[in-house]
Amino acid sequence: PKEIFRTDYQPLPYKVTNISMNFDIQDGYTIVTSDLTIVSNPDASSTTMEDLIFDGEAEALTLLSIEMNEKELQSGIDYKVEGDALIVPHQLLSSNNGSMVLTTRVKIIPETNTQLSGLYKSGSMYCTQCEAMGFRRITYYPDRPDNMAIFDKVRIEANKELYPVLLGNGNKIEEGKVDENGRHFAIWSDPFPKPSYLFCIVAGNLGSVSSTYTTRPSGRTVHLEVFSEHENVSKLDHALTSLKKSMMWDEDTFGLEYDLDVYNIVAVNDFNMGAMENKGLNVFNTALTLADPKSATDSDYERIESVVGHEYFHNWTGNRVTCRDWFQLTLKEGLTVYRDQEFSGDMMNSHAVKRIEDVNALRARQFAEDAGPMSHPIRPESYISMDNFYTATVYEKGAEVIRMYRTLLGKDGFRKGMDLYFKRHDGNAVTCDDFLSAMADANEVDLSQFKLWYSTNGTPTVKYGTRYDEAAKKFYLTLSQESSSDTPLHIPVAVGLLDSVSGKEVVPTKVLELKEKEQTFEFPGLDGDVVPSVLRGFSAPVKLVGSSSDEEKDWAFLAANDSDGFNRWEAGQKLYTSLIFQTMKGAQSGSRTLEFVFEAFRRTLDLDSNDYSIQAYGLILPSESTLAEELDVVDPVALHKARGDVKKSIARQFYTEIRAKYDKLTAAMQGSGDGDIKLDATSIGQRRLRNVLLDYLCSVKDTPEEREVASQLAMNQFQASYGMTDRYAALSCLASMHGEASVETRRDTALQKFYDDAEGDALILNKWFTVQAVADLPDVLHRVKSLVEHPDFTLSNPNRCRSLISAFSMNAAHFHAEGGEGYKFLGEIVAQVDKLNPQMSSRMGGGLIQWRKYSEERGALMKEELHKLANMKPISPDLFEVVSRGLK
Ligand code: DPP
Ligand code: ZN
Repeated sequence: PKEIFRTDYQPLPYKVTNISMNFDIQDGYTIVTSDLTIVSNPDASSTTMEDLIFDGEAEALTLLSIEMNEKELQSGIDYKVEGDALIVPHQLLSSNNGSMVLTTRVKIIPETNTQLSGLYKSGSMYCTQCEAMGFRRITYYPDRPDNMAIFDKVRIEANKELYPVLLGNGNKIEEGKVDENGRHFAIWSDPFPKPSYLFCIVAGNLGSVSSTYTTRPSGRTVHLEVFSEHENVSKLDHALTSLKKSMMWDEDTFGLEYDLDVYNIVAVNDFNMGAMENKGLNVFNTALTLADPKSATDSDYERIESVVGHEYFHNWTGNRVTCRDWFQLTLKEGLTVYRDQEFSGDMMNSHAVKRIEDVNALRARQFAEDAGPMSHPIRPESYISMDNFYTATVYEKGAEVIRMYRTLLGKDGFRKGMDLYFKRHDGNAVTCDDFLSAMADANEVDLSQFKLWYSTNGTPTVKYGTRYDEAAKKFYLTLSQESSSDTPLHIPVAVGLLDSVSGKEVVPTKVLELKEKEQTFEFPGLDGDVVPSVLRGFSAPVKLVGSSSDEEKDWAFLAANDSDGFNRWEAGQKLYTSLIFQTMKGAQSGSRTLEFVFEAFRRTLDLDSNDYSIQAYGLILPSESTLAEELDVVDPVALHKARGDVKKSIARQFYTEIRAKYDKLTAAMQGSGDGDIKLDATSIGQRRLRNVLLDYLCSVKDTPEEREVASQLAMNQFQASYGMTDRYAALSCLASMHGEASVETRRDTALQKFYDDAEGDALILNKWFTVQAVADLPDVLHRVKSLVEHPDFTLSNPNRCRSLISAFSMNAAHFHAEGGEGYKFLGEIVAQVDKLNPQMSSRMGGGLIQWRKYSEERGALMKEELHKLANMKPISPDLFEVVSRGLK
């Protein structure tokens, strides 16, 4: 497979300015006709002598005919097909005064397209996925984002009874009957130039909910419609409401308005990603669309809202202004993730809660990626398969980089930069450098050093040291940095100072700009020593290291006093982390750390505010994956045990109080009645807190009596709950119970009931698989293996596959169990999936590449599986890239 490099970019010598297409959907195959208007590209440096090259995946396309200006071309004479390219000699264009219409007719087979890229069939509907390079599986085309063309007419023809709904990008301009054989057609036209990756059509027997939204800047009435298979129509309202909120938010926050008369969303059950922002016709994974309280958790609701926002926000950051080449992916993704994070924070009415969730995710996923063999800058330098670079780094770290602009330039400065960016680049395919220039020019600042964030991989470290000069009444904060960059990065470090006695804030948040290897900042006029609160709100994606002689004391102090919600939470996390690591090393109980942890936990537990989510997050111990990031070599079994032991000792210490609080919340929530599940922040927070408490209570299960109490408690909640949030939380506790027959009967009864009540609902079944895959039972691998044989399991549906296999590979203590059985299991599944869906297999294969993080024995066993995959023939380029990087 060929590696592509960022620095090799060349503009296209020729361009498609306009395209019209016809899709003749027949049972078993589809004929695609494309008319491409082609001109020489004035932007290209060396043009006229280069042949025209059209991308087309040989394996997916059968070329039936090709015409130029309606004259048939001869294979071998007028054109040739070589591998994945259709090549037309440049003379054809020059002999036509630099402009011509090329018509191709190809046959494709959506019915056997298991890669879910290009046109494929999901259940009874046809749909497309073209990002990044799926359009070349539909037709021959310069399939790269810098070819922005007008899709004049896209005609879709199919059987009317089977596929009554025919959708395309833009506006529907015509529809009607074709003949007496029951076929019909629709023609869609999109007035905005777009790259091929934003192309989409859908044909199916779909139900929908609809509404209208009137934009405020210019009063345009937009028809909004969300489609799904008929049986799911009752679960579409939340997505529709989220869409309206997104439209309103983008007008309020960035002055950005929607630009077409229609906005359609289609929910699809077989989908590689979360969702796709095709112009005017988003396609969504059902898991990120369908919601009712009985099947979706609160987190599902929140994710749906944020992803609907994300795809909507792409209309400006991605579609109107797109990427010049795929190396620039973070230009649209980092920016759009930043936008959806801010949107969600506003909708939840708590940016601290949102920040805690986002930083947790960043540390658990992106930090690990950046420390492993797939480490890359947010703007990668090379790829074999672009699909492998839809990563936490490009998305989440990319969003952190955007957030740093906002932190450095302020709210108004950032908005000025955004305005200039759209003013300069609307309708164009541009680069990350263009974005940076717009930010710099709009604010008349020099951001040349900031540029390094685009080319530096790995997580930088920021260290700080402090000194208080009593005589001068000055406090000195020394910051230093380390990263993989040769020269220092430009890092915004938000700092506040608290009086070391009273805990009162004496210096409010100030953004320090760390631009050198080491810098000392002075704070004058301080009457007494202070405790600094550094990197407030996680102002940069770095690891922060203090140098205080008594760090734990400072954390305890900050956990009690910091006015910054994020850092208060963070201080508590540091204390928990410290105790877990000490426990892992076999430290004695009754240590001072334990006292600090108990004190912080008690304070949080005792809080009597309405901010239940903050309270809940303050009580949760750092995840095993976040903890693993702090260790050079991880023993997942020991880590799991240490974290579990700490959880248990907290639970035992506060058992009575936790139980009292749990009961109090239960009583408060009972008023809401069956089915009447409220989704406001307070209700969500109450459920979140209560389920954290349940988890603590259920961790106490060392004796038969304790197991009886714990399983009974979880069972009671399971039986009393109507909504998925509480039901699933209770089931999670039950799923990890074993011992006495009565305990196991409760567990198995609940699992069976959950399965039966699902009545085949795909999303609920996914949860049923997941809850068993992540359970903490000694024979979990054996259980997962039997679930692979379950009639409801299939490797060809990505959601189902993730719900069992990927979930299990996240169950670290069991996946990494000694002997390597977990690795072997994953390796074998990855090999099978690679034959069906390379995007899926390469993602799943990522579970094996972090072998350097583990002991030599574990590492060797993981590598053994990687070698087996590397030697597999054939292997997809996607999986090859991940595996070979993993073995390097
Ligand atoms: N562009 C999509 C998204 O991030 C991913 N395919 O929303
Ligand atoms: Zn996106």
